[in-house]
Amino acid sequence: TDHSDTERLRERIARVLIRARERTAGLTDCLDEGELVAQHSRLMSPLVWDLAHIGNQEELWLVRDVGGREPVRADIDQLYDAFRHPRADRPALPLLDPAEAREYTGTVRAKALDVLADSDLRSDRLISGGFAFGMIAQHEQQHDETMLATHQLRTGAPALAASPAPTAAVPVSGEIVIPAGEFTMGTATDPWALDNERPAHPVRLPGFAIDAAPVTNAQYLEFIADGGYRRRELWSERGWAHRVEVDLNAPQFWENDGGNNWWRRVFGAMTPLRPRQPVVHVCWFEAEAYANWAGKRLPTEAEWEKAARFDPATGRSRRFPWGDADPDESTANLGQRHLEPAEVGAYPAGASPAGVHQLIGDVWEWTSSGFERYPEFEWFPYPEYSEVFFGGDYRVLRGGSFGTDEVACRSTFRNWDHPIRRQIFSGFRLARDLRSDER
Ligand code: AVJ
Ligand code: FE
Repeated sequence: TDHSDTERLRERIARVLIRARERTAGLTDCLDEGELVAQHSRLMSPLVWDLAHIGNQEELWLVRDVGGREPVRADIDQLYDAFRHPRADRPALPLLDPAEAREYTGTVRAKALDVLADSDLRSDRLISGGFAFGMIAQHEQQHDETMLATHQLRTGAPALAASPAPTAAVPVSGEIVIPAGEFTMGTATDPWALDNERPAHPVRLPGFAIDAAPVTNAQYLEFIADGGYRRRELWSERGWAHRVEVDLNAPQFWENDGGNNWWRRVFGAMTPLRPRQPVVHVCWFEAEAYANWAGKRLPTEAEWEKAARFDPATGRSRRFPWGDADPDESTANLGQRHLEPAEVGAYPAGASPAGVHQLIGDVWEWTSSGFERYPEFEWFPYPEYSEVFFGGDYRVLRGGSFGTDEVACRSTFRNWDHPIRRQIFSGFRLARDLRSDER
């Protein structure tokens, strides 16, 4: 019945909000006050800024907009407005201290749950299907992933722990051919999809080949050994200028002991490089140079989505490569269950019908595409989420990483960043056009 559907949705929203808050607490309660207010990298906010910003967005959207309630702290809105203060400037702001930030987010959350209890979850577009609540849960989880990246950047004793990611269960290598034809890109039906994933629209692609798995550390090492970082011809003009300027020689957090032994600093612990894991912490320009070295290219965003969704048996676009069911431990490495990508071949149950593996989870995958609006895009509920970024110096990343929660991950989900960024959990896979004898 209608009534019990609404109650089930209400319970699901509460669960998803609580899960996000448990993660936020786990990322902040493990550090002392000094570490929470410190800036661990100029690319990142102090963790205490993320914490209060999560609460402030929840206050703006759930407490004031959806609930129509009185402000909790209207005086601090401007401190936590991401457009007003660049990340590098945030430590100097008169921010709430960690205890105040925790109290503030807790007060806002209690009011938000009260609004949820009062809401019919149908009345208008902002709350129909629980959209505003889902948007806020995704927002908190996105900041949790950003805070996880801050943890990776900080120095000092490890503060986080998790079990190792799974090893290969099946061998996976080579390429998969996706035949020419139309598919549906974007979504009209996913109630919590964000504005930039809409509307659903037909896209016709020529046939292409896409790698069955992301590029691994072992493969990336071959590129390094073959002079990949020294050979100017492999790099674009901008890529080479950036390589020289910041002296790129290997993925971020890799260390070499002088011989051929590579190590990776993973959340404060030095670990031997695991050859079969996807490479992580590379920027778009490194991915581009690797693709040139391999004689291939990055997939376009549309190619990636077709590989991740198109079901050749029905012609329909699925929510995930394996079908419409939510991710679980057998299909994808998501949700900070592990603090590293899983080996290629670790998730046979998560493969697409065509046999493409690990599109969801492990590492965000750079595509060749800039961040652009879909045809007939309409911003919702505010232009600052996506619209203001269209046409900027960004590349789209797809698929989510080991640090992405499932509420903020689906085959239509679009992430974007500057092509020089690599503190995010970014890797890539390759694609190519079909030769005439393959078409
Ligand atoms: C979509 C991940 C690029 O972190 O800047 C968070 C998400 N938007 N708060 C970001 C977001 C507003 C956004 N990304
Ligand atoms: Fe934000």
